[in-house]
Amino acid sequence: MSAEQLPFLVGFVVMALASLAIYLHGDKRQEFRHHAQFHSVVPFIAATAYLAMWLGTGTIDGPDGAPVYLARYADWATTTPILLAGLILTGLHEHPRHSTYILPAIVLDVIMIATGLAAALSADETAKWVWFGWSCAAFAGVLFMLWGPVRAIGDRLGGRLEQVYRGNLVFLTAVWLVYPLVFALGPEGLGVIAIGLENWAVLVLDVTAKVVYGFVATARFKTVPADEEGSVVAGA
Ligand code: RET
Repeated sequence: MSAEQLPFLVGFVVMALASLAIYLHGDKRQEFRHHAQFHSVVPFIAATAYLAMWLGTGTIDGPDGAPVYLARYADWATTTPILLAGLILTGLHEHPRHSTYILPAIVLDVIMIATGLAAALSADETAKWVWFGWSCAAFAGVLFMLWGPVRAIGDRLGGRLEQVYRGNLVFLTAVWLVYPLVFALGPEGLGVIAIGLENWAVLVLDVTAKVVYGFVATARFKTVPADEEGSVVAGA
């Protein structure tokens, strides 16, 4: 096993255990248990991706000879929509009237990941940075929706769920913003950090964005009174 493979084995073990632990730790009340399920399947997907990366399945040579891990993008393309859906449902108090916000946010998010992969696969420098910029534009769209319309509706709905939304929103934004930075500095971008270090950095980010966030979010739900879920106010 090469040194750059070690974080993948660590990732597989941590994600697999975290999936079970978050499920057991989650709020079991009927109103909120889908959040525990969301936060439990996210590390399960990641464990699968880390297993693939450890085994070398779906690892291809990038344009500059550095490996591109297709499993990582498959993981992000499926886990980030689940994390977003959970957060947006919280902001909207799960009210079906507002659920139309979920699809456009997820579309932008999947485009962000797909065009990030396009950037990693581009041999041409111009094409690479155009894809990177387009991915950042999609990311900006996601952040706009979370901090703009969804937060405004949450504000009007108020209550403990709004505080949970705010807390989770700040956490998610802070962690997600580091991903493009690591990408831009890693072998896919400027090549300032080597692949071995990048793989550890992405592992720390993934554990923070999926596991730490999963525990924090599920703990926060336990503080919400059951009758807040599905609440709606006129004009919101
Ligand atoms: C890329 C590269 C191109 C520019 C941008 C990116 C953003 C990636 C993000 C990933 C988040 C992943 C998470 C995974 C864990 O569940 C694709 C790195 C903007 C924000 C949260």
